[in-house]
Amino acid sequence: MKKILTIAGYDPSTGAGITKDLDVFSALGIHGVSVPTCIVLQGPQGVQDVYPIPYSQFYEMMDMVKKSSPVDGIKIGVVWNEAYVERIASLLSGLDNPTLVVDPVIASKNGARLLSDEGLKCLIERIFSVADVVTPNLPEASSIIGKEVKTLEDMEACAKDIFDMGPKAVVVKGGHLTGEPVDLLFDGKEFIFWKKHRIDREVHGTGCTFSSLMTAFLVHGYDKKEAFLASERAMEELLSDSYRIDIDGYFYTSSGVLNSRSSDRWDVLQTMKEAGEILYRLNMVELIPAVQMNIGYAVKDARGIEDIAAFPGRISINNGKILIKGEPAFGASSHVARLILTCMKYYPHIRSCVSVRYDRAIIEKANESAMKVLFFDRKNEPEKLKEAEGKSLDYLTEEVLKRADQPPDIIYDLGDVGKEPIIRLFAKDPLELIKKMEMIRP
Ligand code: PXL
Repeated sequence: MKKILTIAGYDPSTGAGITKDLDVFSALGIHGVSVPTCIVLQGPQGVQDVYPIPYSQFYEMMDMVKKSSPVDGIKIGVVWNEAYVERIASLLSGLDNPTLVVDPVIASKNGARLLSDEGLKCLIERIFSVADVVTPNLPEASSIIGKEVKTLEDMEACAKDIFDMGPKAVVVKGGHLTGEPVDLLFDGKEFIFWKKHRIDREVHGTGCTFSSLMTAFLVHGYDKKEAFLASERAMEELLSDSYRIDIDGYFYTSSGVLNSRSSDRWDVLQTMKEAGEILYRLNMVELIPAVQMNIGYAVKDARGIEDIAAFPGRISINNGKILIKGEPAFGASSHVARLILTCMKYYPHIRSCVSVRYDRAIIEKANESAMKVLFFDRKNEPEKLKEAEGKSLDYLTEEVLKRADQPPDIIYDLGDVGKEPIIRLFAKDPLELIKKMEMIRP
């Protein structure tokens, strides 16, 4: 289990700070540990008071971290003043470069100061240079560079200025822009932009949630761009499901929704990677058709091909060895994805499919293994669908599924003029699919 340490403020209302960070980590399958810098006394209507954790206690807690087994990542939020920052810098100097994300929180929404001027100066000088990503919003970005950041052009210039302070990447969050908000990532080479829709609700803790997501995705092995995009996507889901816990207070988010959506996508990719490794080991080259092979795996509530992971560029043979050309990705195949989408209309739990070479011996083996084998004849394609790429296959697949009385293991056809005969294997996930491939191997 991966482990992330959050060093931040304690928000008893579970909207921001440590309580929120741990909520995000747990939703993304990471064990969170924490060291509070202060208690930020607040309810759904904002901060009432701030009580720093006595420095000696903070010091001791940091010592405990030092003595514990190493963490994979650290997220820094509210750090109060320069003494706390110095203590964090000394901890970092003894660690073996864990992933580090710094959210330079300066004040709460209703204006309570959470970091002194000296503390910010110290954070920039001592921590920025070892950070992987720094994630300011516009007011924070303005304080960091000492110049107002108001427009998208200001944000770009500011990202470069902050990058020059030492972090490996900068995310500037443009929620305070007038008009439609845009966030950007700058990694020293290129800018990546994420346009958002303004929502008419005040959601508490979005900065903490975003930086926790970034840390979690980086720790899971995403590169900075992927982590940025995955965090933005997750934020959209969280914001659209945000709710009030007090009649006229801020809105809150619960990372539970990530369990069922983003983490489902994550699980799908992990399973596909595992499947890729097994396929490589088993080297079932005799199952690869002339048009090459692909495997697809859909998320639970798949609606389009972007919800189905596959191997980019398909799977082929090189010198007698199976050749997988890239890491599995969502939207990487339209062909196998459409077959899965069609099958899921009838059997939502059958979320994986692979296209393999036709051989009569394979069909015989499948029948011997009591697999459910379905067949369609390409000659039955309606003329008008023949032109539309993939449409006739959708139609023919649907026709056989309509008449089937149980989920298929195989749907095959014998080809047509210029069309290779193909066997399509179906299963609930790619690991079960590989077991079926082994069973029918000629
Ligand atoms: O959103 C900034 C923030 C961060 N961390 C804690 C907070 C707040 C705002 O209230 O309480 C602990």
